[in-house]
Amino acid sequence: MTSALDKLDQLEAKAPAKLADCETVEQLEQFRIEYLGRNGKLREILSSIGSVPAEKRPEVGKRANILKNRLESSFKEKQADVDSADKADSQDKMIDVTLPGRQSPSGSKHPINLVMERIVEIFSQMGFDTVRGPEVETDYYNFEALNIPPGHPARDMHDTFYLEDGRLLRTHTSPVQIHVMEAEQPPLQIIAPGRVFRRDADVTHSPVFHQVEGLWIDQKVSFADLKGTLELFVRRFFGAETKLRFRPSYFPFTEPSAEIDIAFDHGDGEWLEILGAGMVDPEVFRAVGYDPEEWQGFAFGMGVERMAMLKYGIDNLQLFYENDLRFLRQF
Ligand code: 2U9
Repeated sequence: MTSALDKLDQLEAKAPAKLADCETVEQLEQFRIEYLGRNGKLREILSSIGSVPAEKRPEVGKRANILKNRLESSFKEKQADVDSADKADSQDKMIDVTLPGRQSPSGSKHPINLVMERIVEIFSQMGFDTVRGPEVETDYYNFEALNIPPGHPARDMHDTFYLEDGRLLRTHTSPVQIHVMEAEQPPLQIIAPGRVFRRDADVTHSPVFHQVEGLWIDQKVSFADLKGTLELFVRRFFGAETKLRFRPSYFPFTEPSAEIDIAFDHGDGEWLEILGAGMVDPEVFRAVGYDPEEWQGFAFGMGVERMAMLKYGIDNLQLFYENDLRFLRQF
């Protein structure tokens, strides 16, 4: 059995180091119970002092008391250290509700969508309703009903993506107008914005791009209405000083047809093609069961990427599809 004297030797050697190692409130309490508590090691020595030879008792008693005092005062110092560290730590974790909130980053609309929305907004102010339709279409809605029969040379203009079942990805938004004409009786005043697909891919052509097309049908809608409507649109979109020029053209679904060029007042005088348009061909009216003797109308179409490039002075189509935030954040 270890003698009280040996235990005292061990305690004097170990206890101060043990106390120095304590870092948390819990470790300190553990130390207090083990060494200074009612059933602790110091008390154990003092209560077994009766088994120490009489001549050694005063020495053991004295040393035990000195150790007890030393440990108690170091314990108090250590407790103060640990308490203040603990307090600082919990202050670090405290939430300061008076601080301003963190800004969470928010995205922005893609320039193509912004431009498409602006185009739609201008036409809706003129009384056009917005309609949308499927991106997968049948040959009938994309070509046939628009006076583009099989073998028609205009089909070469539309390099088409075909699905295995014979359906296709629409090459323009015109099938949307055919669906509306089938479902509703004139008069009609609609615009069809959306994604279209063509087997074109080079620096100036993307296989996926966006169009806005319009259609206005009534008993008396003339080429003069077409000119007035598009002139108003162009001046709203590009500015009141924009110059317009109508050039004769050809589309299977309109007759007569025109292409519209614009020139900026501040520009170098060059004409830029921005719109196609024309009076709806009587064949298109017949396909949907409208009487071409009773109804007339005009239609137009524009590429949204091209409108966006001209409006913002962007010279590279690819920028719209690269998702480079340095580009996208500018809109
Ligand atoms: C119906 C009848 C007629 C829509 C039209 C154009 C002229 C046109 C091009 C502009 C640039 C397509 O994106 S682009 O390559 N569009 O020039 N589109 S008339 O005519 C229609 C549409 C629907 C029922």
